[in-house]
Amino acid sequence: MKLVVCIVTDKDAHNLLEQLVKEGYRATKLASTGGFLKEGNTTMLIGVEDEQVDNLVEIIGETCEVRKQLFTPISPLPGPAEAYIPYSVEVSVGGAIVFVLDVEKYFKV
Ligand code: 2BA
Repeated sequence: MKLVVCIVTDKDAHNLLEQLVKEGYRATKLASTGGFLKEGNTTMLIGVEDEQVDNLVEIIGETCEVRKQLFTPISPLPGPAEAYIPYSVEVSVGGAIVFVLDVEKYFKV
């Protein structure tokens, strides 16, 4: 058995969850925050049999879009004055980050 941990944008989370339930997967949706953009995203925990992993990754890939997003870090100006220059950097977020972990034991008690 595997635990698939999948991080997606909030915009794709609803559709992905709908699709997973429709296809018979069991999933848990957690609210999470990206360390770089410090914006909300969604983490899904999905427990599956080994042979379901490929199909699951395919569904995730088809459902989650790659999006361009502007990120504006603020860098300090050199010199004694406390001044900062904002500048924008484009980053590409998603479709999805997927980790597949081995499950040692699974109980429902
Ligand atoms: P964030 O950490 O907010 O990252 C958002 C996007 O910013 C990333 O998209 C990537 O394009 C860019 N980015 C992140 N760290 C960067 C850095 N140090 N330098 C330059 N650009 C950087 P994705 O790669 O699609 O990641 C989307 C979200 O998935 C991330 O949000 C984070 O919450 C999670 N994630 C990605 N890789 C991860 C990893 N190795 N471990 C844990 N979480 C991860």
